[in-house]
Amino acid sequence: MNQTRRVIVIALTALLILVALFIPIPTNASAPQTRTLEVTARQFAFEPATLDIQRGDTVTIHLESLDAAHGLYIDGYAVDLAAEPGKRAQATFVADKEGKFKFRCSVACGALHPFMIGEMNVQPNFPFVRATAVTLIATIGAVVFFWREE
Ligand SMILES: [Cu+2]
Repeated sequence: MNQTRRVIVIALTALLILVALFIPIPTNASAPQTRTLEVTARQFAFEPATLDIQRGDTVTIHLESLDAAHGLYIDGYAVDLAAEPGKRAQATFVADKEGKFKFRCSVACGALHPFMIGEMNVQPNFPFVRATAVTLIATIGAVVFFWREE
């Protein structure tokens, strides 16, 4: 590879790394954290009905029922809680899967029980994605730079 092309490869790699480092990401993004979420259940809804967490977080859910016995089962996470009125139940898990997961009441609690549904959003861990992108770009840059032409 001639000198000019080497300079271009270095400049391009550096530019892409800078873009990966400074491209704006959602402001609530941060390193994995430990979160405690308070969820109340009553006929026939969860409050809050949407849980936003980040991949890698260690999450503890406290479930409290305000009327009858209710459950909280998260699809795809095999988390299942059951709370009787006045008694709190809790479960801790690591959010190791990204995406949207429905959670639903797992204790038959009345006529509209099947509609007692919420959603847990596990967002990508942006610092992790950023670090991965930088590593990938630097690797590709190095491979191109040191590529020997026959
Ligand atoms: Cu129910």
